[in-house]
Amino acid sequence: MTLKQILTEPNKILREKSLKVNQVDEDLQKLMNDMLETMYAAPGIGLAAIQVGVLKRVIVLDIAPKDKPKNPMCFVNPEIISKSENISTYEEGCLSLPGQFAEIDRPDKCYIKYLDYYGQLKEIEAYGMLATCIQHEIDHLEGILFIDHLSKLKKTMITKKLSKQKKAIERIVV
Ligand code: GNR
Ligand code: NI
Repeated sequence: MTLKQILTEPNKILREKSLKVNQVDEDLQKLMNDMLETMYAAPGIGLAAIQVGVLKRVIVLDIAPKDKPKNPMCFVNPEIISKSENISTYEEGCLSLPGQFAEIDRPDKCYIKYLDYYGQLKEIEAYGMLATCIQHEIDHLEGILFIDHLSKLKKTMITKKLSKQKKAIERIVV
C-alpha cells in the first residue's frame, strides 16, 4: 500500500469534475486501498479520489467510532437517487481545507446507488453522519467544497486564511 499526498486549497484540481469509472479492476482496488490507508493516516473519516489527484468517481469512508472495529466502505460511481426534505446540520471539516470547520446544512437522509469494492451494484439508505459524509464526498466529485455552501463572506475568510497558510509553508520548504 502507498500513502498519497492530499491536495489542499487553493488548488485548481480540486475544482475539476471527476470521471465515471468503466470497470472495477485490480488497479482500481489498489487505488481504493491506498485511499483508505491515506485517509486513516491523515486521519479522516472520508476521502474522494480527486483529493489525491485522481479524477475518478471513487470515494472511501469509515465513520466507525475510534473505540470500535474499523469499517472501511468504498463507493464507485456513487449517485444520489433521492434525498429527504429534512435538513440536518453538522460541523464539517475537510482534509483539503486543513484546520477549517463550519456548520453545514444538508438533507439528513439520502438513497445512494453505487458499485462496491468488487464492482457489485448496491443501494443504501444513508442517514445521520453517513448521509452527511457521502454528500460531502460526492460534492468533491463535482469539484465542490464545503465552503461553497457558506455565505460569500465566510467563504472568503476561509480561502484567504488557507492561501496565507500555504504561502507560509512554501516559505519554510523553499
Ligand atoms: O475527515 C473528515 N471529516 C468530516 C467531518 C464532517 C463532515 C465531513 C467530513 S469528511 C472529512 C474528510 C474529507 O475531507 N473528505 O473529503
Ligand atoms: Ni473533503
